[in-house]
Order: sequence, then C-alpha cells, then structure tokens
Amino acid sequence: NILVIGATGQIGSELTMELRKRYGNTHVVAGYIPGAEPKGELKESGPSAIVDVTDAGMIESVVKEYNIDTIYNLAALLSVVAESKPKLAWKIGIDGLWNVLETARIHGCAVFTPSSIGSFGADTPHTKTPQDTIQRPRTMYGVTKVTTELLSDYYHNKYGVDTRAVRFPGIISNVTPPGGGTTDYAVDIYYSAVKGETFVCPIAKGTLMDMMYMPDALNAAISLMEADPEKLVHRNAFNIASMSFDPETIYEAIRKHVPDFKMVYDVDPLKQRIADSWPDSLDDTCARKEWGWEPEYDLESMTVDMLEKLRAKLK
Ligand code: VAH
Repeated sequence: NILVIGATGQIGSELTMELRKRYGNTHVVAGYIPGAEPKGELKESGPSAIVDVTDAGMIESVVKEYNIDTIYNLAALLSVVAESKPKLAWKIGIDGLWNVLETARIHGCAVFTPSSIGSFGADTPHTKTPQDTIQRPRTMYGVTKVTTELLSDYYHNKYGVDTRAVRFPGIISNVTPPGGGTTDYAVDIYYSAVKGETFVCPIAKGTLMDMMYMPDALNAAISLMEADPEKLVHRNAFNIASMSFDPETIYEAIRKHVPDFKMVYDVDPLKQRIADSWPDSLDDTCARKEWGWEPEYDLESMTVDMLEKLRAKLK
C-alpha cells in the first residue's frame, strides 16, 4: 500500500487521486495534518490518516496499520514562505525526512521525496543545467532540497533503502493552488485570465524558469517509482524538464485564446532574487535514458487545458 504525506497540498492532492486511479482507491492512504483535512473526492475516494511528518511515532503507526510499502513524502514549505520561516522549513523538510527515512529503513518502504530546480544556486550553469553539477543554493528552500538529495542517497547507499526523486520545475495546476512558491505566478496568471482581470506579474520580463504541467509531473513521479532499479545510475534526484518560459511568453500563449487579456509588472524583490538564482533550463538526458522520462504537454496544450479546466471550475 502507498502513503502520501502532504496529500492535501498542490502536488499531493492530485498525486493521491492519480495513484488511486492506477493502484485502487483502498491502496492509497492520504496523510494530512489537522487544519488541512482532505475534502470532496479526495476524502470520499479512499482512506486518510493524520500524519505529521515531524512525529516519527505517527508515521510508524500509520505505516504499520496500513501495511505501507511506498511513501511519497511531499511535506515541505515552498521557496518564498521558507525564507520567512527558515527554522520551520528545516523542521518539516529535514527533521521530517529523517523520520520518514528511519521508518522506511525499519519497515522496508520505498521513498519518494522530491527535490527541485530550487536545489541549484546562482553559480550553477543556468542553461541546460547538467544532472551532476555544483549546488550551492542560498535560499533555505534550496538548502533543504540539497540536503534532501544527500540524505536520501545516504539512506540508499548505507542501508539499501529504495529512495528515488526528481527535481521538480515550477508546477502548473488547476486543482489545488500552490502555497507560497516563486513560480506561483505561472498558475495565478491563468486564474486572472479566466476571471477577466489584469494580471499583476511579480516576476520580471525575460526571467526564464523551468515549468511543467501537473499531469507530466505526476507521471514523472510514478514512472520513476515503477522503474527497474537495475537501470538507475542516479536516484536523488533526477533533472526533469518539459518547458522553460518567461512571463511574456506565457502571457502571449494565453492571449492567443483570451485576446483582451492584460498584464502589468510589479516585481517582487524576494521572488525575483530567488528566480534569478535558479536555472533557465535543465538537461534531463539522464532521466530519459535511465527510466524513459518523456513529457506530453507543451505551453500551448497546457494553456488550452488550463483555460478549459479553470473556466469549468470558476463558472
Ligand atoms: C516554488 N513551486 O516556487 C515551488 C517549486 C521549483 C519551484 O520549488 O518554490
């Protein structure tokens, strides 16, 4: 059975539903914390349990009660909010990860704990960022993500725990809003377009960042966890890429379908500083070679689907 920790977050909420679709509703437990309870179909379609990643005993009792053999650990504070709460970001991101890995070591679970393009820093090569390269991020989010990669590899190399991960780009989705990230603008812009509002963009013109549509992100995580371990040269964490764009490019892509859509810039200094330190585009050759990674969506097909889904949701 599978446990998703952080199952009501931006990725967790859709990952839980996708896993239930593929493995059966009763085989996927939605782990959540009080105050962020599962609702609607996420609540109705399968089991859920309170799992505070900072409480080792709680993780272990859920793993034993539901006979868990795979844990998707999505508990984290995102890049902008982590700068205002660095200690909490470390507590959830790393103390939490320690608890997950220890439980996995004792109970023989496989573990997926995502990293991010945020694990790279200003002195990392920005264009076609290599799989193996310097990672000296200066955000607390980045520090927790590099540590996540190193600790997850440590548990694999030392104890044989089956840990695997990808470095997620900015993820664009229409079910659960992101919570405090630098790439949130690429989600918010679609909501403004559908609501007929002028979008106030916090990221400067020309700022390239890797982005990915949620269906591709979910497929990456699940495909990696199903991959033949013999073929994995890397584990924590694989570069994956699908598209890279700046605000002007996504604005023009939306205007093709919403001709009177307007955007103005009001750059947020913190978000801009973080965005400038991240790569412009990743080289994902290793993921394609070692486990057949292949995105399906591009900016045009994502835009068509996002506008359609948000019009249905917001009408
Ligand atoms: C953020 N959406 O902006 C997250 C993610 C790579 C971006 O880490 O912090």
